[in-house]
Amino acid sequence: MKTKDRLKTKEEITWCPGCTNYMILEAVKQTLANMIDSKKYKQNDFVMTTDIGCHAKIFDYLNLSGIYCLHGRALPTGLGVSIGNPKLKVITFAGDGAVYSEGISHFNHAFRYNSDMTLILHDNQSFSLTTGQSTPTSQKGFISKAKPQGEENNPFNPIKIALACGATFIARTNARDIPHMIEIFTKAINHKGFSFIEVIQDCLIFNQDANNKDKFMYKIKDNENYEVAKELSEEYNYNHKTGKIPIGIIYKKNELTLQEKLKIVEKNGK
Ligand SMILES: Cc1ncc(C[n+]2csc(CCOP(=O)(O)OP(=O)(O)O)c2C)c(N)n1
Repeated sequence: MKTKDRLKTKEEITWCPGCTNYMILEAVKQTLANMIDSKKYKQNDFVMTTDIGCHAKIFDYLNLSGIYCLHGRALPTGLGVSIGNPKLKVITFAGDGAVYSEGISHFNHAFRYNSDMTLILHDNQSFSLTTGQSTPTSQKGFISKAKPQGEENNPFNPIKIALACGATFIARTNARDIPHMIEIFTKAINHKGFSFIEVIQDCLIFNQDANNKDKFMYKIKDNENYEVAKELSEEYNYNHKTGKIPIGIIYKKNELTLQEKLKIVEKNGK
């Protein structure tokens, strides 16, 4: 049996037909299969934590051990797993509603801690499972059942937040581009420290006005320059579909991981 097929489960997939979550699942399976086939990792070395939302159904479709967490809490749960057993490669799947709203404090601190784990954030600019309320990255004016007068607030920019909080790996990719997702997921999982990938995805049902941004996206080279990262983070403000949306590794640097910092503290304490 092919490694990728061993990563499948027998569960029936209940995402909407054509949902971009299928492509994210495919890219994740291919990324992990490549890593397992390279003999560097075994299937059991990977663990997932998932949030609650459409994206989180990936828990049922990906044959990995894991924890299906409370809404907004997939990140701290993944962090706990990564501290409990630093040999595991922890991947957290979460939505923009989950992490940028209810789970925002965990997002900020995850960069400061720099635990060795990966966050794959499915950003469809909508709380989709609960029928399309606006999230912190929804565009101003987004009309939903909850806000028929339109969203009155401006979106925030998670890439700028990540930079301000001391991120060691920030990337953005496109859910319609499987080869690009595989490249970015592989680099993120191999990064020593906390890697954050924002996957820009369309929701076919809710906030359709935010869809079809592909023509504004352009690929960047891996960037390690902080000033350039700041400029790249400014290029797209989540409000409009004009200008440019950089995709690729926006910023990367090396710093001690939480696991390494804890070891130093333990050693000094004895
Ligand atoms: C503690 C808690 N708060 C709120 C909810 C309701 N809830 C479940 S899924 C969801 C929306 C998830 O949206 P997002 O994270 O953007 O994921 P998507 O469905 O768009 O993939 C919400 C608000 C919940 N289940 N638990």
